[in-house]
Amino acid sequence: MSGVNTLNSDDNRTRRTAQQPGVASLRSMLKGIPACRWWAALSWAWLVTAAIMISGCERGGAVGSAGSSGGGASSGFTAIDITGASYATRLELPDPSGQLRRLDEFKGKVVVVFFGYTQCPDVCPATLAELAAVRKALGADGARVQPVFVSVDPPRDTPEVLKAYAQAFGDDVVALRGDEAQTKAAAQEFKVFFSKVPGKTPDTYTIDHTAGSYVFDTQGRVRLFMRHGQPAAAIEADLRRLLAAS
Ligand SMILES: [Cu+2]
Repeated sequence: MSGVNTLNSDDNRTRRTAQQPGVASLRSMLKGIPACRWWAALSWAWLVTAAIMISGCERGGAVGSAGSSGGGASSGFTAIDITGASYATRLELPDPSGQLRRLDEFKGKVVVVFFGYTQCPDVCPATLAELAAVRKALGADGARVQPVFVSVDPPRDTPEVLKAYAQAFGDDVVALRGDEAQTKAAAQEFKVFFSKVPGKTPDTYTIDHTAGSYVFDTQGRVRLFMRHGQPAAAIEADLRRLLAAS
């Protein structure tokens, strides 16, 4: 095996049905667990309880068909090493100003691509805030890490909303927003799952979506899939490693 992992979309998603009490404390409980897999919860009594309490188990982990321990000792990364993957290779979507952006333009930087939506109650803001903190911790090298946020909710993530949201996590965070077909195509290319969960009113839906991030090296090659919940120190170490290799 080349060490290339195939992400299983069924094992690579998060579900949020509403803002629930106790989510933060549960997240800290879940920290360190590579993935909160709903079937695993069947056998883990305490996870069943957790799943009921948050009414939406984080399914943020991706399982590879090979080496699913997540990179680890073999690759030196904490994230899943997907170097050489045939997916997540292209991304071309408009930014809020309508300008078409492509991954190639970020060559020389380590790019972190995350799919989400601005009304996400926790996974999206937590991921973007953590990445902002990691960039800060990287010091001058932080500017060589480029966050790219792809909306899976173009109807509500209007260009204005999306722009303001992205800027809250850094002036240079790139937010992308396609139409429905473009969004679907991009998600498919990245093996990203997203699905609307109806709310009380037509406008208050939430969206289940893949909670991990894709990391590209300075040459623009996809290298890692970082699961939601990877500790900040491990994210920093992985990014440092990619930055140093350039
Ligand atoms: Cu989210």
